[in-house]
Amino acid sequence: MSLEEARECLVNLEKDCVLRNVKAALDEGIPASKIILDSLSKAMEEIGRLYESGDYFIAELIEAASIFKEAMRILEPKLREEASRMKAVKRARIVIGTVKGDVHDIGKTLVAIMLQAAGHEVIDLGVDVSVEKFIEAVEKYKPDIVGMSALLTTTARYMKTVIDELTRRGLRSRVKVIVGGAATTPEFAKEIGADGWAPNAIEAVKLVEKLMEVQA
Ligand code: B1M
Repeated sequence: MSLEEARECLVNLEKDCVLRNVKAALDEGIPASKIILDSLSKAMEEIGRLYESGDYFIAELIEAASIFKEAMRILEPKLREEASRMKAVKRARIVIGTVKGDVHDIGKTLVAIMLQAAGHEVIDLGVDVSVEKFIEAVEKYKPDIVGMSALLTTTARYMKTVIDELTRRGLRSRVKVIVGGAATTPEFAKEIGADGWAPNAIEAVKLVEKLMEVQA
């Protein structure tokens, strides 16, 4: 089964095998989102565990990220097609970024791609985004939503720094704040005063839709 094989090949860092199975899965009619969530993302979690146990090192994490990104080039057109079927009722303008100190960009970019394909306007600030950059973007673009991603427990706290600064500047009531990434949980999101949390890119699109309904 190509999904399982793609997962296994990514864990073993076998690029050609990953790409071959991703293509095969698409040919079998498996949705791109399912390939990403049920196969490639699962492999990345496993790779994280191998890193933690000392079996893999930074070089392997870098290689895995590079293979994931190459697979994304094959999957992105299909993914956009699928997300466009989740067409937004009310279009939101969203400023998104991975917070300061954190350079993990795969999940954040996936969320940005899906939101855009669902019809929202997305301003992607990239990675290692400081509070100043978030504030500047909120003042400049006047978004409906600010999205923050964090994969490290050490950087997740920075989301609160951004929320507190939005409050201090009188901007908090003008935007909804959503957060996500492996270092966050729904409880954490609530604790830092965010308006929502999503476990993955599909749920992030649904969350934005829900928040925009409330605003309408
Ligand atoms: Co790093 N890393 N890493 N890493 N890395 C993790 C996160 C880690 C869990 C691995 C582990 O030890 N098990 C661990 C963090 C531990 C912790 O803090 N609890 C870790 C560490 C320790 C580190 C370094 C500190 C290692 C070192 O240097 N000693 C270092 C930090 C660098 C830094 O940021 N300052 C580091 C570096 C790297 C690489 C650069 C080598 C590479 C990233 C490359 C890149 O992104 N371009 C990397 C990788 C690849 C990983 C793992 C293996 C995979 C991450 C990934 O891409 N997942 C990761 C293991 C893991 O996550 N379990 C790990 C796939 C992606 C699709 O999932 O990003 O979770 P994810 O996104 C999902 C959801 O979370 C959600 O939707 C996405 C799509 O469905 N989501 C949102 C994400 N953002 C959202 C925002 C939303 C809503 C939903 O709203 C706004």
